[in-house]
Amino acid sequence: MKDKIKKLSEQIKKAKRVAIFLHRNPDEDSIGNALAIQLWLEKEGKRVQVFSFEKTDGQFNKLKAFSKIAVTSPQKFNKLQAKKFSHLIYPDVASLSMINDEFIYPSTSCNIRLDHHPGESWADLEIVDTTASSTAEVVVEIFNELKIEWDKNIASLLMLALIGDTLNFQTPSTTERTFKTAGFLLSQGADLVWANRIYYSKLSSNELKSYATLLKNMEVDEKRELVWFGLDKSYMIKDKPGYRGRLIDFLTNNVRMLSRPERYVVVSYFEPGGYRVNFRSSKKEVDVRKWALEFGGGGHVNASGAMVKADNIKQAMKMVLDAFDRIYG
Ligand SMILES: [Mn+2]
Repeated sequence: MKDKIKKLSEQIKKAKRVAIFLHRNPDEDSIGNALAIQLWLEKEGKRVQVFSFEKTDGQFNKLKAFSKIAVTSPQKFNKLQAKKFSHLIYPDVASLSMINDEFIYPSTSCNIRLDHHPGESWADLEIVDTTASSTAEVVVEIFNELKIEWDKNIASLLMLALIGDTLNFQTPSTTERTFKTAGFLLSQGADLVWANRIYYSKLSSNELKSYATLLKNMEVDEKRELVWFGLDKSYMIKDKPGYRGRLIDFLTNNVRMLSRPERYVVVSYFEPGGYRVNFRSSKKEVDVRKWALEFGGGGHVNASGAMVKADNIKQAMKMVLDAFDRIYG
């Protein structure tokens, strides 16, 4: 790790212009890290631009630097922008498909991945720690090794990222190191109240009402010890930026209140012939990543995602349950 951080430091010294990428459906760990890294690099005198290939709004509008994020298409970026950047940083990005399928790897620049997801390596320089609860935990370690000049804003953004990925220190991936990281960030002035407000206060009243009615779609599968939701196209019509992500969070966080079971899956319409599947478990021993891998997806042991090709929700659900029986049956 130290060797790689040294390499990162050498690369940053050389860097002229740096691009930082958000992943698909950007969450707190994506946006918090991207904006914190931007603040650090700007202090180092670098020109930095954060890019997103999809519109993001809702809770993140409250972030000061949010409006400066460039929303563009991968085609435009490949054609017009890619050459301008000597270095590209991908925080929390396990694979390029997590950015966008149309994005072309800019092989003439230095591509740097900072992450905590397991999986194949793909970038020029990778600092990945799969034992970390979040990419924020990795970035705090990097920043400390580099002895950066901390400030309240950097610390608060990383606190937001840490809270987001650990569901406020509740996921099984939360460790002593996670709490130490949080303690350190507080010592650097992180605003915990601010971070919690951004994390929790993400829904409009209409959104909360419509999400709450979707809880009625919950199916409890006693035999498989599984709770699932199947959401067809009619439920996904309000596909505003971030809608799906907030909905998945709402459903999976609420079913955590059930006394049992401890496995949850949400299958939701994504595009004609394609359904998005989100797998969750609330126990360390219950690995849902291998379930996602059946469909070429990925993620963490307790939170993974995949796409399935199906013509309707019934077919998609059947494929997901058949895969379940193959793996756990
Ligand atoms: Mn993450």
